[in-house]
Amino acid sequence: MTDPSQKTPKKIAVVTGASAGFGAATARALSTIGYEVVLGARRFDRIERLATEIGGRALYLDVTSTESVEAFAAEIPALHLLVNNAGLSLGLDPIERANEDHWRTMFETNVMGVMRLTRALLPKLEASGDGHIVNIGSIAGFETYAGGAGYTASKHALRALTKTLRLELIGRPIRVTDISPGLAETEFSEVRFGGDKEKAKAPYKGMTPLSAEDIADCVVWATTRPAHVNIDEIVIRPLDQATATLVHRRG
Ligand code: NDP
Ligand code: 8X3
Repeated sequence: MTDPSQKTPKKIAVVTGASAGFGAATARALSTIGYEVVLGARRFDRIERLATEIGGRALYLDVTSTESVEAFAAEIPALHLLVNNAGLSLGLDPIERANEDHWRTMFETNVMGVMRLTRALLPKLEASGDGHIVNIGSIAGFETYAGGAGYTASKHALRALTKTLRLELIGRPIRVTDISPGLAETEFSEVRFGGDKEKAKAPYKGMTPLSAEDIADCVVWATTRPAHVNIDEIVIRPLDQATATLVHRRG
């Protein structure tokens, strides 16, 4: 006999880069639809605050460190959903003046970081019987623009990783989704320009960018389709943006 007082345990979701932007909005949105969310990021004070607000759990995570990823994964007992969101862009220099540290950090975070989390958590996702990996790509995984090679190369690589994962996981109960946004106003541009707030505002001047909540909506939609439905890719841009370089600006 089942005991009616026993509640079904909540499904667990991991969101990386949950201290800001898309990750924070996604953690909030997933908690609203009933997930217990594990928030990972380096700025622990921020994820701790958000975890308290949404009834989730904050765990320090640096996706560029294998040790950090393994320690993080060891704390997670079971898992249905992994949102690989942590990522960044550094600088806008042409290749002839490429900053190797910037390139290394972008690849370590945007590509190697996703590999590390996926490798560490795949057994738990599979054991759930209904696992889902959502990778936050970018239109920079489809397009290129001058000065953006380090970032666009990393997001093209991430897209290749996501597509390969779908081939390798065929026949196993794990869905794989790529969500690729265009211009969205978060802390992304501030990070790209080393904290220069004026420079960071320029990409959004005279246009209406996407919000973090727009991306969280996509994650919620993709993950709430029936288990036999795999949403391969969502490319989402502001109405004011046709390509990475063609943006309609008013005034
Ligand atoms: P934000 O800068 O607002 O947030 C980035 C998040 O990534 C932060 O929570 C940060 O946490 C985390 N992060 C960065 N490095 C690491 C690391 N080494 N280990 C763990 N977490 C890390 O940017 P967005 O929310 O905009 O970006 C989220 C994702 O969306 C990224 O992958 C980005 O490339 C992608 N994207 C962004 C677009 C945009 O226009 N904003 C468009 C398309 C894609 P902390 O610093 O605390 O560790
Ligand atoms: C961020 C979008 O166009 O700045 O991934 O590269 S873009």
